[in-house]
Amino acid sequence: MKEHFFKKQWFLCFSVFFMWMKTYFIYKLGFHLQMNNGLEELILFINPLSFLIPVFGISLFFREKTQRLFLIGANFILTGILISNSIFYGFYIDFITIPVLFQAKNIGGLGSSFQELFNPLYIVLFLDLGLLLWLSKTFKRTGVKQSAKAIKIYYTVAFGIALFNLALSEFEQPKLLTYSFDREILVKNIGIYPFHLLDGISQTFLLTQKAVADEDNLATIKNYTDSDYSKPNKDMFGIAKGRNVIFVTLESTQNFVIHQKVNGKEITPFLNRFIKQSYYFDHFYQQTEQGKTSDSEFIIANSLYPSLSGSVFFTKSDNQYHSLYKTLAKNHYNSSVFHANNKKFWNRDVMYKALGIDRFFDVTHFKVTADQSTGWGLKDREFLTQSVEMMKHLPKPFYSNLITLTNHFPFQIDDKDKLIDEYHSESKVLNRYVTTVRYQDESLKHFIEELKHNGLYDDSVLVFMGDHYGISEAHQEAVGQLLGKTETTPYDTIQLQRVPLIIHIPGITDKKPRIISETSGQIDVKPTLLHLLGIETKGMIHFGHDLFSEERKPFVVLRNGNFITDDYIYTKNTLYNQKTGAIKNTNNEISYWREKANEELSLSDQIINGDLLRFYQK
Ligand code: GP9
Ligand code: MN
Repeated sequence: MKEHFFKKQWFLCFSVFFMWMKTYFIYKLGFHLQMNNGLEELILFINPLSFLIPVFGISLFFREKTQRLFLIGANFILTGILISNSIFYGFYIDFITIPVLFQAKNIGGLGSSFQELFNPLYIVLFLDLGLLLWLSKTFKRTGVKQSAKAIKIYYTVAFGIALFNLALSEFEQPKLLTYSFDREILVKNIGIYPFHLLDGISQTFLLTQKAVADEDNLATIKNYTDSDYSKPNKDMFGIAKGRNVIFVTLESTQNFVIHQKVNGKEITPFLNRFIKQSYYFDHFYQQTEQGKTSDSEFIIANSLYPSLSGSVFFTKSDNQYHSLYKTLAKNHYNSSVFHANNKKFWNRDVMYKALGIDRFFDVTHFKVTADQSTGWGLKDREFLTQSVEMMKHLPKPFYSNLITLTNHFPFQIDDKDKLIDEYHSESKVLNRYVTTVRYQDESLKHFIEELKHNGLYDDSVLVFMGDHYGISEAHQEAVGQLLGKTETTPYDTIQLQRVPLIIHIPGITDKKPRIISETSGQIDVKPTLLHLLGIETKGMIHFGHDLFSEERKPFVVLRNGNFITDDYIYTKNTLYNQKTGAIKNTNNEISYWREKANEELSLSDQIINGDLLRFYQK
């Protein structure tokens, strides 16, 4: 039958083969998938077949002409999916999900860097299509219809391969679908196309969550958060009572730049000094996902995990939230955000209302001139100076979040603003990054002077926090070089997710600065700040812990299910020693944390997808 089948269905067989090879080619060259062993390699190699054979097989039911059209069309669409994912991956080290498509106008970094990300090799991916078209023209159709028996055998083979694939995956990654927070694990096992199908199904399912949710769902979650509560440290509770809070979100600022030199010069001379008069958290991890800055804002405001797909700012802006801002309002604070960008970016204008933010000073509130602009807009120094001018007039006490912008990909600034030379490495992105971080650092120095000058410094708490990574995993080798490392591993990828958190309380932290090295994350900021301001968080439904509490167990969950404790880093199915990066062999001792990580993520998802906080009036 085989020979006979091939003779009749050579066009189908070629189509499957070409698409299989192309998919594998992109797996290997377009994505940086971490392969731990030969079995994972084998799964990756065969997984495209589990999808392509049955889907392309649909063409067996058509007449030959339609069949060829179908196969060529499918090849074209799947090639488009591969290329789009590969370009997206080049920037975000992630795969496209449906919500991301709906916030396409926000895939900001991509627009300005398309040239950098587009690889001429993509053209090669269309060669087979040309060949198929030529073959289709040259070799006339035979007009023979495929027998039902042959189709049956074909689908039995397809089913067998898919089953084999799943069995290997289940062996390699038990409970694959339970631990489905990690997109890379999914793609490695079931393949890129089923991943998109699954994403589509789960997005549809999530839409129904709100309608079926009720109060009982929340009760279980509240039990969890209540029993997980860490009571404040007596000596710290209320030390900043009544002060203004000036929270500066530092765009793309990672912790590795702190105390780091390039060509003998510090990248952040100001912050390095400022840290010596502050509480500085040097093991503080960012927990954002596809929503980047908006995710970091979401986490700080709610102490909930962001969504696995897309930005909550877009997908769940009609939910009810018990945000930090709402709690502050009850405590007579006035809240505002300063950000010199269009108010619609990340759907901020809508989401800020849901979060209860009193005022949003968007780009229209700033004087933006061409010589004071770069890359994404108004330069940080000017932005911060103008913000101080506006903050001066706010009713006190106030909580203001200032979101910087100059240190944003593609990290370009005018030569006159370059206070240090670019770095020299293979990565042009990293080379430029150090100059924009240096510029931001200088702007912050100036900002503090302005605050002092305008009488806003003494009565305030200043918080500086990096929002998410700026240098993606794709440039990790170059970062390793900068840090003097000979090689980098997935352990380093996680350690590079650290962003600076600096809390500066004039009159207090300058007298008794501290470096706090316990593992902490963005989710912990809300209870930490509220307790410093003397506002209790007992009974609140959120997942963070006061970082000064003596009861807190250091533990941070990343959105993809990876986690970090003071002893371990768990990523890519591997357990590392947090301090040394050495691989640990036993996974047993971490099963408690692994379960807890998954439980927290899924409880947080239930809150967001079911809009559960609407059932709890506090
Ligand atoms: C856009 C700014 C940058 O307003 O916050 O967003 P990002 O691309 O970093 O998410
Ligand atoms: Mn950002």
